[in-house]
Amino acid sequence: MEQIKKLLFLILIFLSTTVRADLTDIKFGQYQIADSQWNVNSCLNTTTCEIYSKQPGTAYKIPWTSGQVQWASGDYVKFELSGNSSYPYTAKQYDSAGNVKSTLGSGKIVNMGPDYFFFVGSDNNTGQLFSGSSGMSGTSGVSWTGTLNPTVAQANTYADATYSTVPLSSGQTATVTPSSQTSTPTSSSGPVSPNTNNPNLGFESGTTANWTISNGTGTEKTSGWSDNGDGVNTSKGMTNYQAGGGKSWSVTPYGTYMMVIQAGGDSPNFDPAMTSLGLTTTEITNIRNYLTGLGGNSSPTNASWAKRTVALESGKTYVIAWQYMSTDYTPFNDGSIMTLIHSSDPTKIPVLNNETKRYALLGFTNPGTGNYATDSYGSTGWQLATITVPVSGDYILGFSSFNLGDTALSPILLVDDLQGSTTLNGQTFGPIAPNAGSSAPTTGGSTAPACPNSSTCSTTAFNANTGFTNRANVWSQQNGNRVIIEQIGSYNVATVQQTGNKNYAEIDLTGSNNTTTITQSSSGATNYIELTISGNGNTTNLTQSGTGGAKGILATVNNASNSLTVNQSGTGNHYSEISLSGGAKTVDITQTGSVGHMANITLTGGATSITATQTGGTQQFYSITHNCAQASCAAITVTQGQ
Ligand SMILES: [Ca+2]
Ligand SMILES: [Ca+2]
Repeated sequence: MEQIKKLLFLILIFLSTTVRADLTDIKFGQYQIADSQWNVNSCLNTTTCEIYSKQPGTAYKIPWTSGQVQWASGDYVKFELSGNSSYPYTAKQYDSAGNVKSTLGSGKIVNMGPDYFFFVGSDNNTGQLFSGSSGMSGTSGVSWTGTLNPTVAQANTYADATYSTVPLSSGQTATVTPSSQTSTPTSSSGPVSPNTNNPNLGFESGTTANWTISNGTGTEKTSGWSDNGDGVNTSKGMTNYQAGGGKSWSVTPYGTYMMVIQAGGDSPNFDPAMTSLGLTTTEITNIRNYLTGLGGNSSPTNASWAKRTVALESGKTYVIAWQYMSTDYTPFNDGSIMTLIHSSDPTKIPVLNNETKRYALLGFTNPGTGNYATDSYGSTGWQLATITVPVSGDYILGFSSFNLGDTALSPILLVDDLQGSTTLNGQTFGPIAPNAGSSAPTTGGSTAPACPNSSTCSTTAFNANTGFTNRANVWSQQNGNRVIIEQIGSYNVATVQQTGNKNYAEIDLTGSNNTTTITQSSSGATNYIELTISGNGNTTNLTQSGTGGAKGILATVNNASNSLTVNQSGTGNHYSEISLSGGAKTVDITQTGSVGHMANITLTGGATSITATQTGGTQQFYSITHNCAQASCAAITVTQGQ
């Protein structure tokens, strides 16, 4: 007996010193999983996967319409091999005692590094960030360079090298890993706001405290938006401001306040303004030469500015949000600038909007000028300027907006920690693309090319989700608000409003000239609409809003002269699958919010007017199959922005 005990002891010693962990041995705590906004192209097609922002502790089952994972203390997620080579892993949730609590579903790892990997569900849609080495905290993005579509063996190598053997709580990093008892992984990081170490970059105090300003009150501007500025202020937003061109702008900040810079009042002249921000005479001359080289009466005149000291670290990419709004019209150019000057060493040159220079020419009015150009009475939308610095230390961050040629019709520069929202004539207005040849980043503001008639087009490979209908069935078996309307006849008006927890509306309409309005506004749970219309001249408005949860619409509209408006907003992923046949259709689809958007639209029959706008998210896919039977078919316009 003693011999057996000794043998057992030796076996245990042997096991404990040679154990290596496979990925399927790793237990992921709640905060090792995050719902996230991701750069689809970088994560699927390059070895460097970029996550723009994350929500640690929020995980979805697969597909996401099945809802979020519910957590209790001590719960963790573990993978097991599914046996399916396309989706090799099945994720299951366990309670602290090791009992299976729920199944998240199956999927694959698309990009894996020493700290993080990205897991995409078998619906090819539900994507989530995992960390093997840290309990995530904060919403800042991360990025890593790893392996695309790792094999099971490669995944095991990563897990064994650096992943924690025990579930980690928020803010905790791996200290014990299977093969190396001393591994201390360092976390990589993606673009971050410099806000953390530098208070009042977001102006949430309602003032420009910590900033030095050229002129103005530095306090809240509550009204009086005009083309004549009064220096530097803060603002809670702009509502229906019209400088001209039939354009009505509304802008909200990120959080409660943003900074407003507009020349006017006792603004200084351009050269002393630039000197105040720290630029040298040579740099100012270079800017002047660039602008006057564009022709016309383009010498900078008066300028308002704001600056403050910020502590920045090398090796990090920072982003700060800005928006330039023109109150002038071509050819009367105006402009704006960002500056970043090392506090003591002028040889330390930062990289601003991907250019190694101590200034970046941000938004301008005349096409082709600076990084981004708005044209008459236009706006850049909320952009993100990117900043990296060669050495850690204090830098003077500056912003200015200025007139050219004259001092009339002064442009407005808005600055905030991160992006707020913008609408033009009531429609969401995403950030515009940079000028051709500019190194400035595309803040998701590209306008996708018009989809030609009688064709199929898509932003990326996209599978129509055949399981969508089945998901509705799954949903309907669960608790929640459920409305079913079957209507036959004409000139009916049906209005459905659903709030509260989990909404499902099923509308089956046969007849003509009916008006149907469905509004779902549940937060944190699924909003789902399934609609079938057969008949002519019907008007249908579908709106889904609310914080969190998932929003899905399956709409089939047959016959002619039908109008369908879909609006999905708020956080929580958005999915629309729309099929239309018959002639003279008008379809307007808007998906907004800082989440993923997918729209799958199938059209047959005659003339169609389609406007599809996707803004705010980073996962933006559309697929349009358009079989147009008439030469008069309108082109389809899809706009995507973040
Ligand atoms: Ca703010
Ligand atoms: Ca002007």
